[in-house]
Amino acid sequence: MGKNISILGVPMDLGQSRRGVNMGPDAIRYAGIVERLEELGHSVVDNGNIAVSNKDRNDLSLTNLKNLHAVLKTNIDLQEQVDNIIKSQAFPLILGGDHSIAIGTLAGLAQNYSDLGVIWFDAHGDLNLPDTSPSGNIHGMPLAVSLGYGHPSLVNIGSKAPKVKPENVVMIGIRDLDEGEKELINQIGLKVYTMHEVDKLGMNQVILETMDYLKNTDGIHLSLDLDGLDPLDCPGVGTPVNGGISYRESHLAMEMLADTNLITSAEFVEVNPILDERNKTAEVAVDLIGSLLGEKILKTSPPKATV
Ligand code: Z70
Ligand code: MN
Ligand code: MN
Ligand code: MN
Repeated sequence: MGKNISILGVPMDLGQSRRGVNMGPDAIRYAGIVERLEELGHSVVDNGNIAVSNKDRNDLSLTNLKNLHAVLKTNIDLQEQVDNIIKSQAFPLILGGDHSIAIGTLAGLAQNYSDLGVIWFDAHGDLNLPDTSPSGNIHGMPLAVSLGYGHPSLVNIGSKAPKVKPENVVMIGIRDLDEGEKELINQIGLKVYTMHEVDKLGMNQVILETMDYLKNTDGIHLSLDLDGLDPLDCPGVGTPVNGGISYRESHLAMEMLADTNLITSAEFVEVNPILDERNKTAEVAVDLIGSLLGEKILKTSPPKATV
């Protein structure tokens, strides 16, 4: 059955230091996202891009967090828009932009789900705190912020409460963690499938366990950083890390998530067309979104899966 899908672009590049990721939403459009989803039988509304302030670039006036003003303002707007999309009964599909936009996405979702589940698909933890961040880049902090740890202005977007509980988070594809991030993972007990576990268990088992782990949530958001995939498949990202999830593994993951019909929102972030090869990474994003939203090689009913 077709869904009502509401696309929103967030051309944010202020959460990190490399230019170009602001063009990610349009690169994904040029790779044919609307057409692909319509071919699958969905109704698609493309809301265009939200405004991102470009004024205070390299603003370090408040803290060591780069561009805090502008990142904060955009995420406040994004939170409102995501809330509106959910209240209009549509499936929010958010296109980044750097991963700092997850702060606003999750804040908007949290107004509608009291037990939100989050699948964080990424090479990185994005669990840095202002004190532990080696870079000051806010795209290295959004999962921490959403769990209630970080700069108060970001943590308090939408409401003062954490947007997601630690027991409702699963991280997949992780292979580059800073020391402070490792400490936070241990301190709050996050479920992490690093590449070690992905290789040992296989993606099939990882996704079966993930969905079992998240079974008591009331909605599940997929936050997918394209740098979670291997740079061979996704060269157009700002922070490539070798040894990532393959095109095939990531497709299996999306197809299995589609089969559960339990994913209620998604964001695809960190596509940087300037660093890309002929829009390859944006095309991978479209392929993954297609699979997440029901595309199959052959239309068969999924075999019964057990953990
Ligand atoms: C590093 C930092 C990061 C995404 C890179 C990198 C963080 N841990 N996040 N690319 N999406 O600067 O905090
Ligand atoms: Mn990320
Ligand atoms: Mn990343
Ligand atoms: Mn395909």
